[in-house]
Amino acid sequence: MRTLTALALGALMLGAVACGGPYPQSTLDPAADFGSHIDELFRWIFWFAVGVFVVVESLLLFVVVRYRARPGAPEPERVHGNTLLEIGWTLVPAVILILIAAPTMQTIFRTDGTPPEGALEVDVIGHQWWWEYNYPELGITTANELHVPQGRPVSLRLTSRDVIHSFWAPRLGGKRDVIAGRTNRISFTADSAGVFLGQCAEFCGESHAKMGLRVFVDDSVTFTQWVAGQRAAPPSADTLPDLARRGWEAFRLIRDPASNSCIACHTVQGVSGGVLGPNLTHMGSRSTVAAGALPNTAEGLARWLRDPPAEKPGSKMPRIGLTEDEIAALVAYLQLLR
Ligand code: HEC
Ligand SMILES: [Cu+2]
Repeated sequence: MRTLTALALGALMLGAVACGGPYPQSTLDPAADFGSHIDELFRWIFWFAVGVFVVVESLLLFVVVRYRARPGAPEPERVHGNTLLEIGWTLVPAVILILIAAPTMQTIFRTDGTPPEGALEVDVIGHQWWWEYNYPELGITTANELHVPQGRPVSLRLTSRDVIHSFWAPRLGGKRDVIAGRTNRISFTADSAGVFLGQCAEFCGESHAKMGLRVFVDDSVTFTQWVAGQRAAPPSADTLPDLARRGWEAFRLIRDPASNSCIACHTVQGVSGGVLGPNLTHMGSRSTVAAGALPNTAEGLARWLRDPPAEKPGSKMPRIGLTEDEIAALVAYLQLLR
């Protein structure tokens, strides 16, 4: 008995520890209307499930104990059919199913992605293994880190350049498949400012687990500043300090093979127009490198440039064989692209 009590207490303690938080990706802690609709529906259904569980398990326990085999007990009486019971256990589940189905349908329609009036449109394009974001209205293209204004509806138009991905920022809303040749939608209005983590939720190849995303919900001042920063032209080459200037040259260098040149795959506004990789015009303003694989620090950038497939298996950015001098110069340049 003592061992059992100790074990039970231990299990309880472990369970309680799991409730400690923080929960950066919990659907149970919504921060937008879409997330709240899902959460409310979940809680509604949860209590029916609890009710069914308690009734079924209590009956089971009662029957097991009360009618267990006892030595010398008489043969139990045989019964056939019970109209009242049968009507009961048909009607009650039917009513429960209706009570679950009605709000489920309602939630499906409420979260179908129809853009609300005045929504900020963002085109989201899934790539192996990063996210591209275009804001047609604002003329901004960025990657992996989505910025949205707090309190204003946002409408994401989701599509893919390659395989099927799925966009999921659990505290805001989703998830929804991201499919080439199709446009799916997610609309939400975020109610609190902050950084919300998310990730690709559909297996999409080797680095699926490293296809993270961050949604920055900015208050109106911060969002306006961010927009202005993203729309500003990058510094011109003649204003760059020495090291960064060498980075700019390394960035523009045509390498052998030419497909290994940064400009073959990346856009920096006014410098190059590659589209196979993320737009780097404002790389320095992001907090992470390669969809959250590394922090956007000098060290993180250098590790990425040294050997991308070592950081993200299968990476579509190859190992280019840069010298350490080139890496230092490129890092200095990229960090100035704020
Ligand atoms: C063959 C195409 C290709 C070439 C060449 C290439 N890249 Fe990339 N690059 C990519 C792709 C694709 C990604 C996204 C990888 C991922 O996150 O999975 C990427 C990611 C990056 C990132 C991270 C971007 C972000 O938003 O986090 C940086 C920085 C970068 N590349 C810099 C460079 C530099 C500097 C060069 C030249 C030395 C270069 N790349 C050459 C395709 C390329
Ligand atoms: Cu994916």
